[in-house]
Amino acid sequence: MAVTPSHIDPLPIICRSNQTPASVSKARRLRAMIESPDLRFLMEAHNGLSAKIVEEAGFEGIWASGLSMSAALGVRDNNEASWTQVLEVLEFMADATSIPILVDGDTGYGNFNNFRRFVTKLCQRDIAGVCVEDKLFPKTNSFLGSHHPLAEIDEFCGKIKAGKDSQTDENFCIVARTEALVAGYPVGHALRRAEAYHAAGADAILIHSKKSTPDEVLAFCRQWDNRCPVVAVPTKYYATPTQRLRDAQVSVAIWANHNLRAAISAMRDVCRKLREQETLVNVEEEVARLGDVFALAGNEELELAEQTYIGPGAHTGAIILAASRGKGALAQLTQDRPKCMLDVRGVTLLRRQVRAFNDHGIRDITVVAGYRPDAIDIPEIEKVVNASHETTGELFSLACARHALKGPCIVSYGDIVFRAFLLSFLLKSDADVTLLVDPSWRPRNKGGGKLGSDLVTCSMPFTADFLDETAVELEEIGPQVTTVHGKWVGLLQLSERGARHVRETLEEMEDDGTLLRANMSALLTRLIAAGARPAVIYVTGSWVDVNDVFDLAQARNVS
Ligand code: SPV
Ligand code: MG
Repeated sequence: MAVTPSHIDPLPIICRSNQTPASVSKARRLRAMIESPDLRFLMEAHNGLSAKIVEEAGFEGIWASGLSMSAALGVRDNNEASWTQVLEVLEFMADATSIPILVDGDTGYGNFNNFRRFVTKLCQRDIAGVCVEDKLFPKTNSFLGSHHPLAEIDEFCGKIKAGKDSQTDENFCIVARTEALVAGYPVGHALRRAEAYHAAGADAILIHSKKSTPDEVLAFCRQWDNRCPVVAVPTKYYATPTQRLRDAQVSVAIWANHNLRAAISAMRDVCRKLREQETLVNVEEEVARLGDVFALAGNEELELAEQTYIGPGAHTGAIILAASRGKGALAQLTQDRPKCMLDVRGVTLLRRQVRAFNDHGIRDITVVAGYRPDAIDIPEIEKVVNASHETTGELFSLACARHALKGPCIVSYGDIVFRAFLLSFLLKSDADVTLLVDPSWRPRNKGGGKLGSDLVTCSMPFTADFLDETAVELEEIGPQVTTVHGKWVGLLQLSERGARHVRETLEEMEDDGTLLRANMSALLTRLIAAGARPAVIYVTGSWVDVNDVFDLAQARNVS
């Protein structure tokens, strides 16, 4: 498809600043920059990271410098990197950013045929434009050596035409760069070349110079008289006030290699210091924070995506304490299995819990078995066995799974049935320790045991006031509490820090001999004594603690 600038509709949208909105294609935005009457800027980048930094700094476009991309790959600016290798770098840069990229296409990697294939591939990768220069393949950097043979004008015009005929995006820009001044020709010769390239369809002319003053570039601009947009690269005439480029009606100025050079200086500096000092002490404050690296890489987006596609518990594990056998009338039903393997409407208590965890993205599940561990036949869990379950308590079982207290984690009793949505409340909490507490729970009988344990006093009682969002904390837990605000549901969540505290506390209790028979409320009491403020989330109903046949019948109502 042959496309010339005259076929292209003017941009319909002019936004507040002089930038074109992001909803407009990258090629169209580059075209708008090039064709705008103001001086605009492209900043160099040479890989995905530097491209992101250019965008973050507020630049509206990127110069994918051949010199910088080559240097970053550790090769010379002599077409030592192949065009497909350059394309790969460009793909990372384009994927990492939302602003247009003008790529330095050197001499087009061969003749018209190589160049048109390159243009097609650039369009496929959402690159907004290419700059092609009138030297010979393989090229030499303009600032090296003095003998720079130029392409024949006709041959180069054919290359430009081939490129324009091959672009699949009508707004893709081809910037024709003349090296006439670099090769030692006078301004008149540069103008002749520019005129031919413009006639061949170039969208802009890049006039390059290696002089330390802008005189020949400004003379070119004066005589060119804005016949089509002009691009300048003031690397060597860097002391020139930018206003002089504006006055000369330059459309785009390219800061061509300054990210690469800044990186070289910074990397040398840190390498030298570390080599000499053999310590990180003096460099830590001078380098970007690791959090900055993760932010630039976009890790936050991945976390959100994991919540959407895997579930909110993607990074959370679970430990299910399931060592016990049923007591009383339940003893009969649990002769050949632990209590967690009791069947409720065709699904065991344990299978129900595993499903609820899986539904929330929690897959790393450790079950502490004890009585008849062989009866626990769920393949996707890790099973650890508390062999002395008959003489030890809940905390000893938890300690059997201490290796699983390595990150965010939910600890649950294996004999509870709960509606799965209760887990969402826990997973939203960012406290180090969070408990679900049921303020509506009432004992059915006065017989001690588990019915009377895990009672809690909180910093405030449950209020049904919809607007009350006061954070509630656990103050006391155990059968002894005098002010009962509710009963712990048997589900708690630990953050990574909370899990570490629990691990440390288990170790302390092991050392001081209190671990063996202690229960979960002893652990929480100890954490509170050490200064922890466990968060409480009140939930009313939607769970059953299966201690007798009546509870088992109740559990059948929890879908
Ligand atoms: C580049 O950045 O690779 C360029 C500009 O071509 S210059 O190095 O100034 O020639
Ligand atoms: Mg170059």
